Amino acid sequence: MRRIGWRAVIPVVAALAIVGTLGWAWFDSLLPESYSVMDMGPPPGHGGMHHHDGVSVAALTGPRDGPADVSVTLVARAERVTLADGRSVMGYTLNHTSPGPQIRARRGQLVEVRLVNESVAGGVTLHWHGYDVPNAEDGVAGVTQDAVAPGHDHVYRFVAADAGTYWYHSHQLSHEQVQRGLFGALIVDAADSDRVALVHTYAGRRTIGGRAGTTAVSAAPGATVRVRVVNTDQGTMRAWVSGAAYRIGAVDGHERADAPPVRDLALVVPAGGRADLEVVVPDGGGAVRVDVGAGAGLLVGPEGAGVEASAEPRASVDLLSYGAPEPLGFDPGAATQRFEYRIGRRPGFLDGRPGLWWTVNGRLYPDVPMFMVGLGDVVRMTIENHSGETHPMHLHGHHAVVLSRDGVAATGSPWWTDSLEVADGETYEIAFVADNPGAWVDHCHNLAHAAEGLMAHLAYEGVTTPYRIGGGNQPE
Ligand SMILES: [Cu+2]
Repeated sequence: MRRIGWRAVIPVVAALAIVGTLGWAWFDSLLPESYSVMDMGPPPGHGGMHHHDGVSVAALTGPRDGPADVSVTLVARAERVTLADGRSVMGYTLNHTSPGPQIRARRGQLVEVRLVNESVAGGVTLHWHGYDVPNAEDGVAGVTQDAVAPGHDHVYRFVAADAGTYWYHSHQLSHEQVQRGLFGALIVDAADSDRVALVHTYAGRRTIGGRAGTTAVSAAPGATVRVRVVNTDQGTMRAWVSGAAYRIGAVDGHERADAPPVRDLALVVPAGGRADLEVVVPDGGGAVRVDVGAGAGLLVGPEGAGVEASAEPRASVDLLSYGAPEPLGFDPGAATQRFEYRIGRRPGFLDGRPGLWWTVNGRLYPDVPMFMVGLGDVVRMTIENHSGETHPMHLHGHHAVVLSRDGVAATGSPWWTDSLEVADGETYEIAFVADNPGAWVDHCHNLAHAAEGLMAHLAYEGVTTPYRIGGGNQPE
């Protein structure tokens, strides 16, 4: 028998070790056919305990009884749609249109939306982006409900408790369904003269409400017009104004106190974010132009009036110091929970697929943190991004206020946000009150990134979900 020298064995053992390690990493990354978000990640400081008893999110509904003040039926279909500018694209519609019908309500009204899925094979849901609805109305497939299969329906009911500019979109296979048209505006307490600008890129062309290029908006000289900009795209956009100064009346649905006029500066609107820009039509017969990039813009003024479009300003408004301070209504100094949401990127396996994936606190989905809170907790969260790309971070069910960026404290009017751009290399500290019990997702609103695992959860002690991700439920 020939003897094999030990030197010859070393590379074999090393190769086996590498293959074995990779094989284990691959196997370990495989997701079960379906799973509960309550099983995800180690809750920091809770010794790995998981909670399967308690109040079901299914019980955390809006008012179930009584007539609604605003009642809408939205029928989802997969079909060819003709956009406002005449182009037609294959995609998804609500009541045969994309964007879907605008839902308008007055504060305090009960809103009821019946979602009917006629022909979207993958199933659909509706999520009220930025609107702090009760958990069961939040529309996240596999977390707060099951996706609505073709031939089925689902009723959402919630009180329009907050005024402002919001939007709705499917939260089932959202990276595909939102991009291809399943969304619309939700506007509470708007003036008749307000204009909603839903910015969306269809088949590679940026539009405002489905219209590429310039859209004329009729307004009298001297009139104040509030343009409610909504970024429904996957990436950051910038808005700017030609022909007059503008004021940033609201960000993410929250009014900015004493908003000073802005000139020669653009405003960054993160994916999912909103900004209400107030412009005044000049008295001299000219117009004002609001641009949102890629040639899409609104021309606001009397019929036939024009304005020379200025180039996109290089500098941006810094919301950290914009406007006058106001009381927050709670004390972030009295925090009862502190969380870290550190975003990175590394090679690994995600459900068996090799790739360069996003990490949260160094770990790959689904081994990401479960942020556990109790009702009434004052929460401070540090969001740190060292991943090489920008991420518009979106926490459901809560509005957070920005405390600082890169160690510099906020000094402007309170920067309440639900869609916060965290650029590569930046660190934000935010705070919020845990006042809306449930299981909430906290993810990147570049929805492709969310589908690649940039998704964590905020869950309340004593709340559990009967829904499972997998099978028919694919929230991202
Ligand atoms: Cu991202």
